Amino acid sequence: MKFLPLLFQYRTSRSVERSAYRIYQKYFRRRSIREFSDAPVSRRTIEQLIRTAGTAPSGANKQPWTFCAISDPVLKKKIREAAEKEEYDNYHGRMGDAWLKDLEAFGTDWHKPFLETAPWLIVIFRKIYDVNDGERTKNYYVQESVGIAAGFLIAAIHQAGLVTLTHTPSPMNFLAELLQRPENEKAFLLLPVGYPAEGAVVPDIHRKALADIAVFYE
Ligand code: IYR
Repeated sequence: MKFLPLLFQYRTSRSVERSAYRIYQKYFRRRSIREFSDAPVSRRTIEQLIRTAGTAPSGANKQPWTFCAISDPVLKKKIREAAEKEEYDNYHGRMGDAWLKDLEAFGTDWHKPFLETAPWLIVIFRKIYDVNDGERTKNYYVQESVGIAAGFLIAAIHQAGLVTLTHTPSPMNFLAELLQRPENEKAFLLLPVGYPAEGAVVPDIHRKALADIAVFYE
């Protein structure tokens, strides 16, 4: 393995602390959005966002992910129809009472109009193995790696000034079929990406306090 010097710009601890605070303030405002505008977003934008997601760390640097970006209205319609079919069954029995109760605050149901309204859908696939020159090669910590890449993508979308929703219509097998993905790719997450609809609302929910999520050992 060849090693290279790290490109790194040292900053004072005061400057780091200030940035950490500003970053928190910025990320605090990120919300999951279910009402999208149909205002267009350029392909170039989506390319850069996916590039950013692709910088995520991964097990043995295998980068076990594929990002499918869909703006084709015909394909979006097919995805919406298939997702709504699954979600209908989810909301009518598959999810169970406790789950439905937990979702009440969000006002969600089986209708998923955002799958057609949002200018782009990004479907993230996890590659459970790879194929190189016809040989199967192993990927490691695929779930963790793709989860981190998804986090990078969501953060990048927010940083760029757009909104998204971490949508998991389940089961998601229909996505691999509609997008004609190979056998080694399994759908992981579906993110509509765009601008929020004018007058979009978000549920009045709260984030846990630091004391409820962090334990310090000093
Ligand atoms: N996938 C369904 C249900 C759903 C599940 C969870 I957990 C949520 O946080 C929100 C929704 C849907 O998208 O409606």
